[in-house]
Amino acid sequence: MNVTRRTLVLGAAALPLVSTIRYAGAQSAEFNYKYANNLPISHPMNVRAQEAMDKIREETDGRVAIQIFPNNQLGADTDMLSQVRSGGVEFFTLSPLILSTLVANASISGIGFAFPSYDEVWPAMDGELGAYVRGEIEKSNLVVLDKIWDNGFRQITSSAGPIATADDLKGFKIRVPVSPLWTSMFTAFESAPASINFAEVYSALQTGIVDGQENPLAIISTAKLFEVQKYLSVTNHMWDGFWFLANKRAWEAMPEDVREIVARNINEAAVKEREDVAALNATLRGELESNGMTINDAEAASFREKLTEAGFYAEWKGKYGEEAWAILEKAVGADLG
Ligand code: X2X
Repeated sequence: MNVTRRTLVLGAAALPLVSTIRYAGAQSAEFNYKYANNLPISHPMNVRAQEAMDKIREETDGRVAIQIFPNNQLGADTDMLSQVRSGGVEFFTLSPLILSTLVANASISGIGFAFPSYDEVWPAMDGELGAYVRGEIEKSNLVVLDKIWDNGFRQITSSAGPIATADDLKGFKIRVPVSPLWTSMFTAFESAPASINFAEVYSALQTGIVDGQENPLAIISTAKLFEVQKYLSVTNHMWDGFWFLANKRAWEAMPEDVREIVARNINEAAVKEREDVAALNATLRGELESNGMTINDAEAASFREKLTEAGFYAEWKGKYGEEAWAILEKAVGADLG
């Protein structure tokens, strides 16, 4: 046998590497899970989630390998919601409003103009309001992690012209996510809302199926909606987030100590992502302007009045019930009507 000194040294050095690869490799992980979502890979949600998944793999010595499928690779939101319920994917992040197609009262945090600022959002979502919603979600046999991730305050974009007051929304063909609350809100504005999953938004705008859409700045930027929209109207008409959901069977298959590692790292990543999104939302206006968007600040009061006149708040208070509505009003520090 022709074993040289060189191959011997290499052989010995390669040993620890081989075992690292074996532990870290997705193939050999004991829990080989998928996390699916609707956002571009450059959005802070995917950046921070990837950091969390790397830490989880390290801290569990390779037992848990969670692969991220961003950007609707595994389907649109409504498909992914079915998949996380059936176990086709193990993890999924979803807006509380879209989740309300399954858990009716989950959308309560998205009521128009409820939150004046982030100062009210996080104490509410990490406090009583969030706990109430998570309780509702758990009744539907899904697992939900403690910390909600930020999507942001939503703004309206258009190819037709700026939106300055509620009047400008009359007859406006606007894409809204698939959720009764969104449709109800833009119906109250007398717009023509079309329910379209985010997976189809860019092409719907590009082909003119709708004239506008609404999303936070971080999404308008990372999904490059400025390429197909000219006007950005800062309305802050609602706050939106993403609940981190897990399939119950897949979650319970992991031992308690492993679940603790997974939950802790994902919740820590959520808190970092909130800071990233807040920073982006504070700086992106300039960038979007240099990408050709014309930006205006809308008159929030006119939108609020329109919603009140249309009976929007009264209708949703009735749907959610007195108890849930009282939790919301306490959280936002206001009488919403
Ligand atoms: O669908 C949208 O607009 C998005 C990406 O903001 C949500 O997930 C609600």
